[in-house]
Amino acid sequence: MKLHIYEHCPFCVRGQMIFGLKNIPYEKVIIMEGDADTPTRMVGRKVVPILEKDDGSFMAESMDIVKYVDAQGGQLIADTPVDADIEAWAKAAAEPLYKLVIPRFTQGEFPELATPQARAAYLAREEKAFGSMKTLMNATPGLLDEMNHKLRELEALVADREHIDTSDFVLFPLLRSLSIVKGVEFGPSVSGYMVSMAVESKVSLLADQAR
Ligand SMILES: N[C@@H](CCC(=O)N[C@@H](CS)C(=O)NCC(=O)O)C(=O)O
Repeated sequence: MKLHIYEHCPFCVRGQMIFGLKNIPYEKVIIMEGDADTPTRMVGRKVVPILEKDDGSFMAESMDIVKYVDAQGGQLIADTPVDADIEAWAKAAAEPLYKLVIPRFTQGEFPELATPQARAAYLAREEKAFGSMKTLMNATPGLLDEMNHKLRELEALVADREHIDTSDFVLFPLLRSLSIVKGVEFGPSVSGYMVSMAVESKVSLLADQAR
């Protein structure tokens, strides 16, 4: 199977996680930012991730992809509902998290941004959704305070987690995204969780390009 992705995209992390966790081989294919034709030809709209199945058909929607790959063999991982506390945390953390992450994504080293045209297309897409990236970067100190407060709340939730399940497909992609932000204070339970999920799912963190 092939998974068509952007490396920065948290929804694409979900698809990579299920392949990694289940040790199912797959080919990762990068779609360039600004390339609307490729995804539209596959699923009728500009979106990633897209799974290309072995029969040549295509599937969009990250959680549908997770469930499809999960069902290919071995014990099911993503067959439980998302934990209500994790879901509530993710919802409450989303605003400061994305406001910190998105401007750094636009400056990041990702293969889908490897040409000036692709980076410009991505910048335009995010500025349309979030406004000026410069304004967001300037808001970093207040957003970091808010985010670090939310991360202190997350410590207890993560410390309680015993096995990998559907909730991890919500939580890990957010924390992996946040690893691109310098000055974020991950507590011991959250740091341990991030490192072990990165290893088990074979999706690397972004700390080497934190800014
Ligand atoms: N509900 C979709 C959301 C996927 C999504 O929003 N992907 C973003 C990339 S992070 C996207 O494709 N945006 C449209 C674009 O690239 O123009 C899923 O879970 O797969």
